[in-house]
Amino acid sequence: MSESKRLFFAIEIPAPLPRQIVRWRAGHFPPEAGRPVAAASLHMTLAFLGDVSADKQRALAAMAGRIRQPGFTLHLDDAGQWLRSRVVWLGTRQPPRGLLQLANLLRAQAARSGCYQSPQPFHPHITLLRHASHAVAIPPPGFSWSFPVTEFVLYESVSGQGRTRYRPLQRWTLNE
Ligand code: 3AM
Repeated sequence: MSESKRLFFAIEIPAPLPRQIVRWRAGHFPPEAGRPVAAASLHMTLAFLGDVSADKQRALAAMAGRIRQPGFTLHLDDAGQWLRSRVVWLGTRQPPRGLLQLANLLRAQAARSGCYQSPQPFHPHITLLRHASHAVAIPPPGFSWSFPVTEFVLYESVSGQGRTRYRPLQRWTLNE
């Protein structure tokens, strides 16, 4: 029997943004605010799939490969904290329609394949700090970061030695 993998679909944050984000984070949050997500692991989750067998991964990848939609531009102009999930995040005040469409489609395909999907609506965000259990001052986002989203990625979440890494497994291009 093949092993299952912990998978999710996400948008990769292109260079040089991860370094700029990490620099901004270091300048605005003290070390005790939470556990920083490594620059190489910054991403925007579209759909969490959970532990998935190789067969189900193939089926989900085939469905992802049939998605046809244009790319879009993501403007990062918002930041906040969710105390319940203990994360500090970066986000976008006006999520582009293409982003919502892509996430909702991937979530619907995942649900149809039997992957549990939270009833919560999709809240696009890039997690910056985890285990942020105490309220921290969120600086006004004095940045204006934008990037074109031309693809989405299937990631594996790999845990070991007290760390979690995100490994890109497969990517699909967005186009007309
Ligand atoms: O990095 P973000 O915050 O976008 O929180 C986990 C992370 O999201 C989320 O999946 C992403 C990659 O690990 N995640 C983990 N377990 C989850 C679950 N049971 C989950 N999302 C929904 N349900």
